[in-house]
Amino acid sequence: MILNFRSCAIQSRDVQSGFLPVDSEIHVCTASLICKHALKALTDRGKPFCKSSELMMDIFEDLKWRGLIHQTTADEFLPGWLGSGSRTLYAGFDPTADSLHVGSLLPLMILRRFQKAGHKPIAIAGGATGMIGDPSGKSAERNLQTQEQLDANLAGIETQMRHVLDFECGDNSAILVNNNDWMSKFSYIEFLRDVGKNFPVNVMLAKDSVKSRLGSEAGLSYTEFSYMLLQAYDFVHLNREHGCELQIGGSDQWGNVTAGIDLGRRMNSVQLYGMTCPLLTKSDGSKMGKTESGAIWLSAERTSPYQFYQYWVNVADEDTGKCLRFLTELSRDEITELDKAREETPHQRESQKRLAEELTRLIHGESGLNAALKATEIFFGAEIDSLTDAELGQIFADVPSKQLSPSRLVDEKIGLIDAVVESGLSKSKSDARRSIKQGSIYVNNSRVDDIEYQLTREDLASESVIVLRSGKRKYALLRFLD
Ligand code: 545
Repeated sequence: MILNFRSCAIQSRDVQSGFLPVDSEIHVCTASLICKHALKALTDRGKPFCKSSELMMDIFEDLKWRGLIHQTTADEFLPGWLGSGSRTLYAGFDPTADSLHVGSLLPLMILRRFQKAGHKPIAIAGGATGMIGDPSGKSAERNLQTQEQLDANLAGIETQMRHVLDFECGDNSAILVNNNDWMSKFSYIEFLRDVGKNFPVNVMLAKDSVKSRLGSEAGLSYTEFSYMLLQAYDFVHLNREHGCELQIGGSDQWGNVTAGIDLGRRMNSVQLYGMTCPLLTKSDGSKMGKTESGAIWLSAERTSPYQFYQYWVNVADEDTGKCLRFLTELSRDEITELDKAREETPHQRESQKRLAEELTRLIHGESGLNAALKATEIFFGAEIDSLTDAELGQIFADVPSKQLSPSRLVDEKIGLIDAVVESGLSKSKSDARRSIKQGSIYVNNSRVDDIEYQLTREDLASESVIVLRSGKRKYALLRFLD
């Protein structure tokens, strides 16, 4: 027998929206369960907040103001529930690379916001799910990763998650778990009997992640089709082991999150909740955190603190307000002030600078931020000395460079005029001579207007590089390497 949800909700009016089912129609046995849980939710107050977090602002309201709530499974229920006790929530991250990127930073930051408001975050590193690959939001089947790749990737993303969440703050300390720890214990037959039996294929087929692929040529393997069962089971497991009742993720995760809520109800008769955030996109709809040379990663090896800082400093005016709200922990007042500054004096780029500063400090620490600021000053003309080749390489990543023999700094001596021509900054010797006389040629950002000047080892700004500049910002590197 099928019941319409509304008829059940009358009996639990106060918390009606807390039990908004994923499917619009539910079985009568599920309906009675929901009513039972409505009562439980009314009396269940969760753990009390610790003193400091009582002072924190309303997390739901804050997320809403920031534009971070895309969809929830219980719009009216969640604010009260989150405001009346310390709840446990989770988000999962698959080790598809050895670093998180800007897109995955968003839910991680939301976990951090929840934690600061007194809730307990769990981060799952997807050792098991990463072996399969989530088809959500992907237009083609993924390549399987090797165990070695996975292990290296897991180590990388776990370090980053540890950096953003607090693992030593008492009751609501964060927990980091790997879903392979419980998934690897399942036999195939057991999993099909205990978990698979609860998944109607017609419901699975209706999920966006599956529907979109069935219509395309790429299709979908049975392996990826099964992905949602793994994520769904994680939610049930975390609920059983840690009392976790809320899962968050990007909007592409809605199907997987609701699959977990359904499974919780069917396997354990528990009511779980879900909340998704928007994906981080620019005003033109394209993905945020992508440049021509690739993604912006959180690991300093993949994206240096300077490159990271530069990405945010260069965010377009129309995207900056969103980034400030989504990714920083600045207060409403501070963000509103920055919005105003951006409207009144856009050329000062005050809000972009603040955005870059906040995020670089969060991800790379105070020392990373200082390195990025120093590099920025150099790019804008501050004198260069005692840097390393690697640091210079990052600051001047997009600047043309010319390789010359190191002997030219000792025996053959290279004159500045020749150096300017060979670096490509001037077309001819007469052109170079004129530029030097005019005072528009710089060696390591300090002006040299002597046309007889000869470069020596003393002029090296790092192990092997001399930085030449013509005019305000036209740079070229001379690399003295064999
Ligand atoms: C696994 C097991 C769970 C719960 C969730 C998962 C992972 C989830 C997923 N998420 C994405 C992801 O991308 C790779 C991260 C780079 C190392 O695939 N099935 O892991 C992204 N996620 C963050 C956001 C997301 C999502 O990490 O949720 O929406 C991007 O914004 O695509 O039990």
